[in-house]
Amino acid sequence: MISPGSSAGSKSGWLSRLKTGLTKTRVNIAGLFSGGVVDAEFLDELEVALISADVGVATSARLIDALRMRIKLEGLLTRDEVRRALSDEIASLLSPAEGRIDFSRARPLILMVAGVNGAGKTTSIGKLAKWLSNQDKSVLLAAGDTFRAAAREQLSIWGARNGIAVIAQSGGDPAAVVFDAVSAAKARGVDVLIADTAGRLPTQQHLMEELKRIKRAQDKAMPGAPHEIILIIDGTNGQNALAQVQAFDDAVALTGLIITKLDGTAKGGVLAAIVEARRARPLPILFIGVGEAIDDLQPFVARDFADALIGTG
Ligand SMILES: Nc1nc2c(ncn2[C@@H]2O[C@H](COP(=O)(O)OP(=O)(O)OP(=O)(O)O)[C@@H](O)[C@H]2O)c(=O)[nH]1
Ligand SMILES: [Mg+2]
Repeated sequence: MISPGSSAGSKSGWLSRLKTGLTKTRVNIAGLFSGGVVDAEFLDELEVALISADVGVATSARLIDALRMRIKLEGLLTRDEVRRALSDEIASLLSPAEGRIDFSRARPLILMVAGVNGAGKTTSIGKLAKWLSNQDKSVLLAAGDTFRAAAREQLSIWGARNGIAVIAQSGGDPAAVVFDAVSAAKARGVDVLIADTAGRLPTQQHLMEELKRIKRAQDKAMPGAPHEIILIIDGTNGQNALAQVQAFDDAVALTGLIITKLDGTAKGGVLAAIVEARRARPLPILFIGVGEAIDDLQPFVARDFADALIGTG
């Protein structure tokens, strides 16, 4: 467990955890850059390495095409120059997805969190509450996962760690819990309310309907709420994440993403695949999760991520 104020909070701390987490990818990709000529075979190997890092077939092909062009136009000769060019390409691919929540939009600002089972919703909420406290925002949490007592308990622990209140009911209807929580957030004059929800698969139609109901309940308590609907994606889910984004967006119209577990066995390239899939209508990646501790949530920065992925940082 890393305590607040430790090196986990510093840039080098979380970046090194991100880099270690993406090691599997880095070994694959970085290995290709250790000497040798820049020829067609090298570019083919690079394309395969990108695909196996979850970047996706179409996106990998596009990146390699862009590289081929730059090699020609800029006369890149060494693999190291190509590595830097690739990192630049990935950074510019990802940068439209750099997004920040506008907290001045409403008070209280209501955030609803959704995602498949075990994606890291509750943990991310706990970390986000800490991040918001650091920005001098007052926060309230809503235990909208009423399926299991343990879920309520888990959110309460995060509330206690952050010294903030949690609105919960034993059992009952998640829509009623979030309705009460939005009303409480208004009455207490807090800056931000974050509502947790139970994990659900996009194929569980009744649970997706329930999510819509939870959303509507917030609008009843405060017209316009929730202001942010954030999908939590487990970075180790690979290409399956694309289907999750699509399904949750269809159901509740997402406003942003948090990608978790990038410190683990995640291959990281899935961020490029998601951003590419949403090129026409970019969906901001608000934060990335790089560990289980309270400070392990960082705003997404395309440049840093590309460097960590390709090994140029
Ligand atoms: N390594 C690592 N583990 C994480 C991260 N985020 C969450 N976890 C772990 O993932 C597991 C599931 O996290 P939860 O926050 O309970 O996930 P959830 O989406 O709320 O799960 P359900 O409510 O059961 O659907 C826990 O063991 C967390 O500690 C992360 O960024 N890195
Ligand atoms: Mg949970």
